[in-house]
Amino acid sequence: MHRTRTAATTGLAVALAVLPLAGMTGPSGAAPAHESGGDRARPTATATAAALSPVPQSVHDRSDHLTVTRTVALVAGPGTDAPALALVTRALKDAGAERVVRAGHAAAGGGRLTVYVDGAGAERTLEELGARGTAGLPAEGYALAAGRDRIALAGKDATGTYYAAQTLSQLLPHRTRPGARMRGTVVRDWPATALRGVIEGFYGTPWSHAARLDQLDFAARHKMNIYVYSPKDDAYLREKWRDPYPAAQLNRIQELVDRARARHVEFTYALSPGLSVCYSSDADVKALTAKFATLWDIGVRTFAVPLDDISYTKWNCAADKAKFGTGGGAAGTAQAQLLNRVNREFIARHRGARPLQMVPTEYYDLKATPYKAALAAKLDADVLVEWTGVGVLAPTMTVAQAKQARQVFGHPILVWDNYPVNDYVSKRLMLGPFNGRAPGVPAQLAGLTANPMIQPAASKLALATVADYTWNDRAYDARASWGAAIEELAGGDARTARALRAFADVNYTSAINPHQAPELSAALDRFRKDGRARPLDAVLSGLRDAPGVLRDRLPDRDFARESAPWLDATRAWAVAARDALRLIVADRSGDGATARQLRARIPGLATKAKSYVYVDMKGKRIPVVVGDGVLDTFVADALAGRSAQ
Ligand code: LOG
Repeated sequence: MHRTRTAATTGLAVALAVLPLAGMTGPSGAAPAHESGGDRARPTATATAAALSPVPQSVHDRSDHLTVTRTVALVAGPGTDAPALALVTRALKDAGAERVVRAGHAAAGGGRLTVYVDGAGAERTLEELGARGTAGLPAEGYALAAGRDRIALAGKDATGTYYAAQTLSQLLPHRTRPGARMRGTVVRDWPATALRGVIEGFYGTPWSHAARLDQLDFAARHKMNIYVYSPKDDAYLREKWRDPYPAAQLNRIQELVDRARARHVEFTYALSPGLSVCYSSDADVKALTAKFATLWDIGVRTFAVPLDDISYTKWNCAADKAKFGTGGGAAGTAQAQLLNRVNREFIARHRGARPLQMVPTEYYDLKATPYKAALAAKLDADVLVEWTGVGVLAPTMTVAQAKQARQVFGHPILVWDNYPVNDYVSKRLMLGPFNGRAPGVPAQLAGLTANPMIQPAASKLALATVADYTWNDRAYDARASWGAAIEELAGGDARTARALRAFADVNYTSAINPHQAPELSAALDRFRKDGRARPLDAVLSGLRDAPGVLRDRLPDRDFARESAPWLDATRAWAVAARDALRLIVADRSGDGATARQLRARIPGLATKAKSYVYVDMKGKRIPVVVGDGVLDTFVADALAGRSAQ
């Protein structure tokens, strides 16, 4: 999906424009791109930067424009990433090019646009356009320059090239005919941390196969590179962890693995044996590695063994008690031994396997304990340890905490961030931005994966902001990123964006966003201060109409479908709140007859607003909440006559 370029989120543009140049230099302290010679890029980062998501580390507009010609020449370096080339070709066609022809040699000119991807041609063109090459960039970094009649994309590695192509597809306009103009731009970009993505790790209805495929596409567009397959309610991952997959299910997983590979996403297979494993059992080590082998055979290269939410004070077999004894230290030792065997007998023996990941049973704090000490001392050093921060739902995360986590667990830390997951509070949608994670945390980590909502499409709003933070935490502005994600999901349509913003505002609150409905609350506060009913009525009318607009116009149909009870509740609460506003006005003007009528009607409207339910996988009906503490309070206050001026 292309980010609209017209509705530039000014907050983001401002944030970037005022970034000190030091924040724009590479980890090696390299100078910003625009300082090198050739055609000088203007060091202004405005509309272009705001149109890009995640926000690049460095982006500068040039003073020129280029034209997307009818025929575009594409010059690729040897062995250039095929998905990147496919993406570049599609983006050019979506920008109005009729033909994209592969050219063997590197001569630009001839009145047509030439696009160089990797190789000597791209490096030379970068230089011609005043940009630096890939030297000095970290893994997955890229350089992109567009100006005159040429574009160059070069990745530090294949994923970097792919990300350059993603950025180009956001920069290019959407047009059906040739002749579109694009502003000259220089981008130099790299991720703030190595692993960025999603862990499908919640309880409740697992995502559908189609939703997972769609999420992999979404992840790639946002430069996220890991998807961990770990739904708690997939029996083959927990209760039946020893059992092989039925062929049909394995085939579906293979489809995910293939899609992930084509999108430069690490499909990570997480098997949780903790409910029944006997740590000292040879047979169980074999069962684990045999299951992993079936996944290896379909292309999985990244594996995890989560040991969260299990008992470590109760063994599953007498042999463990005899071998390890009791207490947290014994549990840490037992887990380390099992994982080391998996690491040595499986991971180390499979070339191309990525480092093993594990979730410790104490994943939620920093207390030095015998369990953590045993894990730190005994678990192989290259195993990544997952950690949710301080608290299962960490309201904030600081650099000091991340450093301490590395120290107390004694291993590289992969954050399992429990946002926007809603399995513990399935009455809520969490549509607020990723928040409370300090700048500088990503650099301390092996990566960060976010545990999403049971609703995959609705999760995209928060996940887009997670992608922004993990790619470029120093430029991250939660509200600006949230606004940009809304624009993107609205497909560039202003009316849809307004409706989505109003809906997300009343579904905002969570452990990391303590205030519900910040924008609606501000409108109510203004009314309480100035007593002007009309502006508030306009806000409430917008809220009442938002669900219908979203149902009609939201490009992602699943978003509206999954959010149905919350959409219904939003409309119903807005209707009740408008009547509450009328009641306040009637009370104020001494219109007793109208006030009596409204007083009789509003309680029924509030009851209706509370009647919408989410039905979980067990058939349990859970009344949903929307704008709680804001809309319901406003209505109750009006009925009680507490809102009079
Ligand atoms: C689970 C997770 C669940 C989440 C939120 C971890 C490591 N494990 O308390 O599966 O989705 O909380 O309810 C968890 O967070 N345990």
